[in-house]
Amino acid sequence: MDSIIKPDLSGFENTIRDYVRYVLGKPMTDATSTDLFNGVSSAVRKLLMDIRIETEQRYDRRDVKRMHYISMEFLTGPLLANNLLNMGIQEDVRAILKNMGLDLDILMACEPDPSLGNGGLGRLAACFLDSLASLDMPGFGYGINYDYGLFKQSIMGGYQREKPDYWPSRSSPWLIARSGEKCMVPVYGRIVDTEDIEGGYNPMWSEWKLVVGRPHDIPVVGYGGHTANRLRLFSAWASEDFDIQIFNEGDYFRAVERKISSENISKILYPSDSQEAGRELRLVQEYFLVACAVQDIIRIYLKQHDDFNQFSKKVAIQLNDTHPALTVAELMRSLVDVHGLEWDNAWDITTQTLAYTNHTLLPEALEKWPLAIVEKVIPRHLQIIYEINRRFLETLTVNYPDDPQRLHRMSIIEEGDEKQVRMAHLAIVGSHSVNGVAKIHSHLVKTGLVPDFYDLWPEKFNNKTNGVTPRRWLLSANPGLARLITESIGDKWIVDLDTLKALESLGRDPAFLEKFSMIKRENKVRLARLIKKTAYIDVDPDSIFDIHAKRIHEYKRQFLNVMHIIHGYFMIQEEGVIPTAPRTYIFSGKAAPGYFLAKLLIRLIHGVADVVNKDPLVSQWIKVAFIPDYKVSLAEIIIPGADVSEQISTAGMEASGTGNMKFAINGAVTMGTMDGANIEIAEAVGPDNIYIFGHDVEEIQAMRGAYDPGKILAQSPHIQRVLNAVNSPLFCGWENDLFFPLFDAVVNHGDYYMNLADFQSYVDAQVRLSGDYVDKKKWAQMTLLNTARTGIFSSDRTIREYAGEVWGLERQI
Ligand code: GPQ
Repeated sequence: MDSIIKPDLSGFENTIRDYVRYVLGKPMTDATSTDLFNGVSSAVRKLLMDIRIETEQRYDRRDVKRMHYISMEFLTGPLLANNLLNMGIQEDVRAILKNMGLDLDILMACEPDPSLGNGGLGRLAACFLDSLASLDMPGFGYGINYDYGLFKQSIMGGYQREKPDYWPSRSSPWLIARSGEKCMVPVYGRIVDTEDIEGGYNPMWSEWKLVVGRPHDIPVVGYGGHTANRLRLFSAWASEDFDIQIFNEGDYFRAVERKISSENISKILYPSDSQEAGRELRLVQEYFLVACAVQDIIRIYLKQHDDFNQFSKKVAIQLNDTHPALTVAELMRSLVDVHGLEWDNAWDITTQTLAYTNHTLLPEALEKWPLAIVEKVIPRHLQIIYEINRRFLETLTVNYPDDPQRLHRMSIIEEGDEKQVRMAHLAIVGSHSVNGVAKIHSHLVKTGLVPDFYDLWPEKFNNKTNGVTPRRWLLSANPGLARLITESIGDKWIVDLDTLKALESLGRDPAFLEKFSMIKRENKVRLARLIKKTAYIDVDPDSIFDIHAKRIHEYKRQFLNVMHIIHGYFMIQEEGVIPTAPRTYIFSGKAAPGYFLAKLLIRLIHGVADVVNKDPLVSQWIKVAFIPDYKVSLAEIIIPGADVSEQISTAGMEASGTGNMKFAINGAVTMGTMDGANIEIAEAVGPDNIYIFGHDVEEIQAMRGAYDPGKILAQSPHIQRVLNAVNSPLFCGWENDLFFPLFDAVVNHGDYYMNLADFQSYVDAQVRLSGDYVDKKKWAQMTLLNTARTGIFSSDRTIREYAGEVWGLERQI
């Protein structure tokens, strides 16, 4: 890493003053904190633009290979703090503002969270952009500029309420409209000529309507301030030309209506995480993104090239799950229909350019689109998909001449009552690389999800274990720890997280351990304040902060955690068994608005919290708090304040997890199953510095089929007591039988997520943990080793692997 290039700040104060006076039209004395936040941000943006322009000229001059990351979600979080830190000017700006009588922290708190993502998948995309820029690599994001990001969650009477979260993109200081680079996207219509598309004729996709994609760019500056890439987000606009035609026909209302319906495309982010959305508008969104991105990528390529011979040498495209899998068909359409390439040539280019990342094995999240919807929305693409499939099946017949069943299984089109396009198959066939996001997950992709494809193309499959950016998740979120680390081992860790290893030996220095523990204590105090402010609960920073923060989903097993809390309640209440250490159980996370059991679970957490927190005896040992509206800015406060990180999914179900990495880097000890990246965390920190419990993937697989939760229930009075309580009025008061569905799913419907199978081993591990916690020195050493040994979970490492093994991307310093 070259040293930080600090931008010139001599005009900084004036830019803020000019903004308030000439853009907002106010005297400084009338400026609100939000006005001043915008003023500071626009001064920062000015600096960013200089870096951005220089970066682009550097790339152009060298005609570099560029990587484009296409994703329906980018969960960036607030950007001011991050941009200041990455440019190395946070302290200078703080001083300038102080001179002006302003407080940077107050202004930063005015920034809304752009919540253009659901959870892990979208946040990973944001970490990757940070790493690409910090590694000085030409990597860009393509996404949708939703008007409404993920809903805002509030809690009323223990129930989740959803409110729309309007993201004021038009007034965001970070978003730059690029009206000159609009993309025209045809959609709907029909095919009028059905001749063989190989025949070199011009396929007749007619009566389509035109939607305009208007790009908006967010500059992404890397650490050190050498490189600024961009995230390009498209808003949908109705084409004016097309509307005017209807307008001229005299149907004013129809013209306006059409405009409104086109603009719906970028109106809202679908809020289901790891769950197929299945609606026509979602398919239109996916296509809209892909069509805009492909057009833009080709436009940029053709600025420096006259033909497509160099395309796959100059362009790499990464598909973030199957949501953008239509890129396969759209790139083919563009190359063949628009640019006149031969099919075979176009196909080589397409497969050499595209790569696909799988993020889930959950069957309910695997996208399949009914042919009827695909035909309605993008009839030409369906034709192309048929042709891709025809040729694919032809090669299969050669490879597996006597195996029609296999052809059935592998076809891109699923036969059945309702024929569907299997998006994962389309993505795999159209890509040269297919990867999972943790070792175990990639293994399961090959052996369980698509073994037929692995058999056919073993060389396509690879693993890229996820990572998180240390800039946001340590340097920015945990300034106390960041400072201590830098004082002790220097600041190289910011760009080379493996150097945290040097902290290991400091574990023998009591003075250092003391400082390390004090920082955790301060972070817990900060978190306790947040809990008081948002959940109105007093918690004790000297209790164990045991945190389960992520989307609410059955497979993530917040229910198992609640079972353990109820068990602890009874142990104190009925058996007088006092835990070794007091604990605060902290939950945070949103449930998809249509996910009944997940929402009920939120209500149960509140019901249990009510009983436990009010019990004079139990509340001395157990407190339960739910922090509403989990989002990046809250995660930055929650994660550094954790003692324990709950990562307790049923083995085989969490593809990787990234929260697990953020907690460990910040010194929390993981309570986890052998699932996703937990396995690699265990490997990294060593068995003495993590609590692993429950059945592993092989054991879960072996149990399926024969699993009988009733048998476990019959043999365990403890589980009976817990589940009976769930199903009793204890936690739901007058709302009779409120939690029966949760009880029912476990007791009468097979306990699909195997909560009962792992319960005892979970309780045992928690008892061990409490015992270890009270040994202050031992605990401090454990947490230190978690920080020291988790450097490999930097997204810089992940990006280096993708760059070297998948994208062929180089540093451009
Ligand atoms: N993930 Cl398919 C999401 O957040 N949303 C999705 O729609 C899908 C996956 C997550 C996955 O559950 C986590 O295990 C991963 O760590 C994360 O993607 C990033 O790979």
